[in-house]
Amino acid sequence: MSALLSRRAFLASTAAIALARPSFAATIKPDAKSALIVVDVQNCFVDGGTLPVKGGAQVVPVINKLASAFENIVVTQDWHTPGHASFASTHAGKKPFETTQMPYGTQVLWPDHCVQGSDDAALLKDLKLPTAQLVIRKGFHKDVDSYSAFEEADRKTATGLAAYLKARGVDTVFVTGLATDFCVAWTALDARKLGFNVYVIEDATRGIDLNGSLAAAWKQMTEAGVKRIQSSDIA
Ligand code: VGL
Ligand code: ZN
Repeated sequence: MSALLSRRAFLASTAAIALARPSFAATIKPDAKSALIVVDVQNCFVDGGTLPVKGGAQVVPVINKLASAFENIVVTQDWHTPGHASFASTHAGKKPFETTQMPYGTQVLWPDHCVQGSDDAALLKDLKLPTAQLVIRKGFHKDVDSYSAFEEADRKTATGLAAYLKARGVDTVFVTGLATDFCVAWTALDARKLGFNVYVIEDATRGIDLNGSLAAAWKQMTEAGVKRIQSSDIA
């Protein structure tokens, strides 16, 4: 009995400590080896766009503010061909948000979105990143999707971003943008796989949440060692 009581007391005391402390006690200060990755903050993914993410435009002021803390900023754009393989309209009898089998695995089918050169594919005009140095456009191979900024969905074709970051001595990435459970998560997971320290800044992202995909993405990211933080954690 005393063992049970002391275990209870122990649990109560650790709970009190957990409550008294923020999860990241120290603020995080990005340095010269850190890069901010701003994923797909494009017209297609906000209200009025072809694949709107709820509250998508709300990430803009958060990201604009974060930008001043970073020497290195990389921006990505989803950049599909007309008739892209990830579009439901490309597959007879398929509707958006259904899936199909591709040679590289299961593919979610989306409404036509982010077609190369369209206004829909442009970055949000309120996104102010004057110091950003690189824009990676992805998903431009007609038959292969690319959620990740690092590697296409065939899991073979590199975008070049890892080599770019490594050549510049970057070892830590902070991922923001749209959508948390697709392009942000795949980018963060690949960054871990490639050996980077990875933070996802939650309030600088918004999710699509298709059949529980948002919770699943956070679980997968956390298990892979991705750190989930808030913009207020950044110094
Ligand atoms: C995305 C679905 C399709 C994203 C891109 O940016 O998260 N999601 N294409
Ligand atoms: Zn896409």
